[in-house]
Amino acid sequence: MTPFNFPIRYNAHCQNVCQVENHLAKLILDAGKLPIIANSHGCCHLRCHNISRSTTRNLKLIVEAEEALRQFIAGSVKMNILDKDLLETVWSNDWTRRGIIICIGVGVIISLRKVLQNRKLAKLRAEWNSAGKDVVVLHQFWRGKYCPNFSPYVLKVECFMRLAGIKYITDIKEPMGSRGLCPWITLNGEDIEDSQHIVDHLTKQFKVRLNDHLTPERKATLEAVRIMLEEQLFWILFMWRFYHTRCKTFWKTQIFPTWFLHYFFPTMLYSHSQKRGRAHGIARHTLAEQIKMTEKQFGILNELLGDGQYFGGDQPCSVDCIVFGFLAQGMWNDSDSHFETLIKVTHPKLAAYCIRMKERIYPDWKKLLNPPQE
Ligand SMILES: N[C@@H](CCC(=O)N[C@@H](CS)C(=O)NCC(=O)O)C(=O)O
Repeated sequence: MTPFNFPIRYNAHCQNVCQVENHLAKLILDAGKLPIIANSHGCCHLRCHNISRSTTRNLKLIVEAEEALRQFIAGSVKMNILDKDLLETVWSNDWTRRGIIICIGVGVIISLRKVLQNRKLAKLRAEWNSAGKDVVVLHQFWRGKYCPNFSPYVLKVECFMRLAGIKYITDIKEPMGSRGLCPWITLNGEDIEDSQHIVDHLTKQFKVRLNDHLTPERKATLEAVRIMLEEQLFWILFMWRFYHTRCKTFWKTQIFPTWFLHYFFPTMLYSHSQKRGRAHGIARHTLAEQIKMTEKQFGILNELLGDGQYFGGDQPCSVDCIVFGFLAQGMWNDSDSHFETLIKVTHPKLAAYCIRMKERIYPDWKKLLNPPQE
């Protein structure tokens, strides 16, 4: 609590300072209006300046003080005296002073960071805009050791662009878009976020016909599969990677771009993933229940693929991109997981599908890995 310096100075002499203070304190408490703070003993924290020891003018002092106090209470004492005094009071408190200095420091650091970020972004934008007309800049996470990306959504967009023959370059400096999600793209100076919005936008812009051969029923079924994977399997994978295994497998498959991420990513993601999982609802299921859900989903994928080459039949369609994006995680990234077992052991057709997609879409797979392989 901030001690209050009563803004009136006394030249009077007083032997019993306490008596004066208590009297004033009582008056102030009676008034009940002033910003006076009671100390731990229940009386007022009041500081009277320049009171020295002498009994002679004790009474006069109290009378003067009372009068001053009444004027003060009635608002007849100029506010600037009070303001100045309050400021002095606030500043004279060590902790308040430290707090103010820290707040100013933090404010300066945040503003400086913002300025630097904006400068960096302006530079990057110039770089992205120089990619050329109709060349997509795919903003994505760093490449992985065994799979080009740990994000199913990044693989989805990249596969789609490769299948559709759309020119693109990648950027790993700014993986998160303004919505805080990866991937996002910049095309002809425009930013587009969310993998499905990206696919829809590119389909329209470049008149992509990957789904033209599908019947309306098949299209509808595949759309439902996409939603199943993106809205449920994603969260099961997310919880397994970052919560249930505490990033152990994930950590082994990545070369983090900064030492900070290298050391702190698992810790940061652990509690974060639990909170996010609970908000979504998936974390309210036990791991065993989540595994059962995965089994069901992989069973559905296996049934739908049947003896076909791709989910689109003889040709991959746009939903093949997201199915591959997810299956590739179990196939190459999440070793010793139920995802891996379900693909490689329970449904080997899905494993063969992954290899087929990889060979068709990523002839340069090994070169894309980090570090690149021969
Ligand atoms: N609906 C989005 C989902 C993308 C997404 O969840 N990306 C993850 C990485 S795989 C992400 O950026 N997560 C960051 C976060 O949720 O804070 C899409 O389809 O692009």
